[in-house]
Amino acid sequence: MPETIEIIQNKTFLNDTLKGLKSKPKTLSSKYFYNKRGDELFQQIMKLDEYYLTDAEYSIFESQKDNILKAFSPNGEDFNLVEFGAGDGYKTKVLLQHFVSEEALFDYIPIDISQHALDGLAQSLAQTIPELSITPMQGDYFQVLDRLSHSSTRRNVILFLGSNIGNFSFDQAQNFLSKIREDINTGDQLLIGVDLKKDPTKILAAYNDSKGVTAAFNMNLLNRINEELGGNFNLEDFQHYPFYNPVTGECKSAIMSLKDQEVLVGEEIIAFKKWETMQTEISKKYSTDEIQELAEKCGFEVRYNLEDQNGYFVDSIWSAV
Ligand code: AVJ
Repeated sequence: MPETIEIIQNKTFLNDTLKGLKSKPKTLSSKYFYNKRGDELFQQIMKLDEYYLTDAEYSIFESQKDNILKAFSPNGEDFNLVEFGAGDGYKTKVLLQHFVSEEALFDYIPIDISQHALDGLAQSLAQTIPELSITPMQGDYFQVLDRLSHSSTRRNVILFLGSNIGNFSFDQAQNFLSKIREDINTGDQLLIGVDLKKDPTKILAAYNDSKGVTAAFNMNLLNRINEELGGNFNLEDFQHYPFYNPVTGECKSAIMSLKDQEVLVGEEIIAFKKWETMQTEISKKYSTDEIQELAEKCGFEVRYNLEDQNGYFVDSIWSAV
């Protein structure tokens, strides 16, 4: 990466971090979880028994791949399959493989901010599904969508998987999905993976696993601040603390200070009280009624709700109205 870009990015990271640490209550942005170490830890999280989300969505795709194809293309029409934040494509491959073997007419268009992630995905797909037509697009979701809707008359089908929508509060999610709706055409579709409200013990265990991987993932933010922003957080003096509110469905991850202390971040000293928290992430859980409400408020109609056999997770297929 050119040095100037790196400096600008660190400047944004520094500004965001200081702004969050001066807010009451203190916050840190979850978008900084994903450096190299953070990516590795997230890969490990997805393999944990307690993190049921990935397996649940995988099993929905395995058992419903044919219905999903029929929903996207009832009469064999061609379509763009656009994916937001594709990652390593572990779950998407189930669908792609099936669609290709059914000779569906589609172009797979993964969108990501990271060119590095896109290159890795394209390379691995070229090996596992060589017949796939893939057009990776680097950039902002909304810009790419807008470009697509104006450059082709094909139906757009958007995949937004893995409960990534849960990183927004309801209002933020409404904002985000309404903006998507503005960029696409009536009849275009959205498949959105949503984690459902369930036994709070089950949810908390997913964010507080027994091996401590999620704790390491959360606390890695402090390592990043230490390494990239000249911070001096002592990780021993902080603790990972997730908590779930069954009323709002918000599972929040926080980092809690275990003593009164002062920490250097950039050029500033930040004071912490014993038991004070920095909120790092929200992972919102929905009821099916809330999903319905969200779809309607954003200009969509719910066509199908595909749940796993445990009723943990739903892939909801929406149509733009
Ligand atoms: C990738 C945002 C869906 O919130 O469940 C996993 C991230 N955080 N364990 C989630 C995460 C802690 C994950 N999302």
